[in-house]
Amino acid sequence: MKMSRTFKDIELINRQGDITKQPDIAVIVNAANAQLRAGGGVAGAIHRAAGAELEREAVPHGPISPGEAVITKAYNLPNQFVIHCLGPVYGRDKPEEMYLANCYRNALKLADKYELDSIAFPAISTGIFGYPVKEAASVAYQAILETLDDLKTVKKVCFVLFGEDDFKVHEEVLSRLKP
Ligand code: AR6
Repeated sequence: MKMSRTFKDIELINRQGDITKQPDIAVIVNAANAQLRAGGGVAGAIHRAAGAELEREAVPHGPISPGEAVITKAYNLPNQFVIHCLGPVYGRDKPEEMYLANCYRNALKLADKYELDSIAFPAISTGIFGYPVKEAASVAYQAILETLDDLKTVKKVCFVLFGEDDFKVHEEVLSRLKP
């Protein structure tokens, strides 16, 4: 079952799949490293799909701090832009929930500043950085809800989850959100 919920005229949805294959989305978010280099995980996949020019544009913007977001072009990806966010390393960058929430807030505001209508997030920090996925999903959705009032052009906010379990967790958290 796939859910879609609308809050303040903005649609929130979860998809299971690969974030590099979302042609209907204007900007995808990268769970980056501080140096904005290709790296592994979802960042590696995004850089591979975009091509080497992405790293050439991104690296001079680094290093970034936990919670920060920077925007680049998307090159060979089917999107207009990529927003690179540095999530917190769980157990090290404290308070983790503040840094993680800042990623979502800053990415949404940046997408809106660029007058984009749709944004897709991976589950930032829940891979190599070790953030438990259910906790991360709650923090993320709360931060998204709190930012909706500030958005003028963004009308669709999407999570793209690689694994089925991560997808189910996000569906559960989305189903319980209270406006
Ligand atoms: N599409 C969607 N989600 C994906 C994809 C994909 N193609 N590939 C992986 N994921 P991670 P982090 C999921 O480790 O924890 C990198 O090396 C993955 O299953 O990519 O923020 C960077 O360079 C997991 O649920 O990001 C940093 O050094 C989620 O994306 C560091 O890892 C995030 O996992 C960042 O670690």
